[in-house]
Amino acid sequence: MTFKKVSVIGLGYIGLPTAAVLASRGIEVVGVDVNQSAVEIINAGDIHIVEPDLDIIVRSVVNTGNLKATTKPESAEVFMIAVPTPFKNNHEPDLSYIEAAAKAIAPVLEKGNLVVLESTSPVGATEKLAYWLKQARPEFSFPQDSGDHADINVAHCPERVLPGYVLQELVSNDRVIGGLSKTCSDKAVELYKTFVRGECITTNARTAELAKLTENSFRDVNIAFANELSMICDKLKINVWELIKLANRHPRVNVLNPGPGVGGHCIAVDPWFIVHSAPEQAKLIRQARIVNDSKPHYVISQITEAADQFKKPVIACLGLTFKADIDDLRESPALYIVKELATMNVGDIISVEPNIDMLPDSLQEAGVGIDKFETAIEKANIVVILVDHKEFHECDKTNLSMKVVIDTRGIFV
Ligand code: SAJ
Repeated sequence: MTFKKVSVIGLGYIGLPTAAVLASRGIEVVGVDVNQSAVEIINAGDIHIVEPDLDIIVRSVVNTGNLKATTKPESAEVFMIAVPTPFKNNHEPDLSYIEAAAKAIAPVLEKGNLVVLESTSPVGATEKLAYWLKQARPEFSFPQDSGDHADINVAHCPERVLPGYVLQELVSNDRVIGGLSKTCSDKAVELYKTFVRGECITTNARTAELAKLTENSFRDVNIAFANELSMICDKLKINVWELIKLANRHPRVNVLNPGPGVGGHCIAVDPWFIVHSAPEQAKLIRQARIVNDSKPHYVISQITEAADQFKKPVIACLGLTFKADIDDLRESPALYIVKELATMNVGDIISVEPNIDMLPDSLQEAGVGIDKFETAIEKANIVVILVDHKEFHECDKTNLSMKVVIDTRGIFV
């Protein structure tokens, strides 16, 4: 094995599983995070995020000593950067976490090191990373100037794993690797081959950046199409779920599912990176964002219209997370809808969320209750399905016949 010591910068939803999988291959892995409490939790063999089976593998690699976490970077052969890339208010990509990571590792860089950017990034971010590193360590040569003969190699290899399936997909997915030179790509392939069973395909950094953004934008556009269809179907009194099922019987049609909007920190964010870099050209990609962002408001108006029929409406909202069978509330359209309803004083709001123990403060303060499925249904006049958790698929639906049901996920159709 060529690589003996790898450092992973950012121990979140991508960095921690990557660090743990690398460590499980016998590589010494140093995970770096600015969050002291996350570092302590990991060093105790525990995890601070929810992902199936991650706790088992982290415990095991911490016990064998192959993974340790720290807040202070130290020297290594490879640095993998897996930090957030959110956007600012005007949808401009915020690269400040990448810049901070570059500044943090620069003092410990050594000749021959490979730096890989895993964070989903706008086109040009890998070149910027190399530029920040060069600024901090001008005595080294970098691939933007010295190509294959650079002292430090830099590549982009975007993460592509699906939350909930991270450990499987880290190993089985193909990887797109874009080096700033051929040597950068070759070295990165060597690194990923230590744990990836899928293919490692090389290209340049800018193409790799846009490839990742394209994947998430493709999904966003497809979901926007489904969401638009759902609103067209409401107008024409057609069941959108049946419609999509029928259309998808065509061998070359695969429409995704409508929902209450698109959440999470990937699909709802990454298309804006394309729009920001090519605003004149990215008309369809922007429009898809607008359609998906408008869907929660459409659902809210469906609910308020239904609530108008009752003197004191009780509304049961099923699901709060951004998608099914996870505990992640970040950028959740379901959470947004429930919050809005509460502030609009539409009625009594009861939420049901089998994947969390306590409601977030914002909902508690707004007077939203939390209950078990059966009790919430019993009390409610209106039942809104916001997330298709497996518990809701499995529940007894007989009590629903007397209620007004707004099913944004099509689980009761
Ligand atoms: N959604 C729908 N209808 C669908 C599918 C999803 O409304 O048919 C909604 C979900 O409910 C959720 C949102 O879209 O609110 C996003 O969920 P998701 O499962 O589509 O995607 P993420 O954000 O969990 O993960 C995506 C994945 N990208 C693709 O499948 C192309 C994952 O592989 C990426 O690694 C991840 O983004 C990322 O980190 O970029």
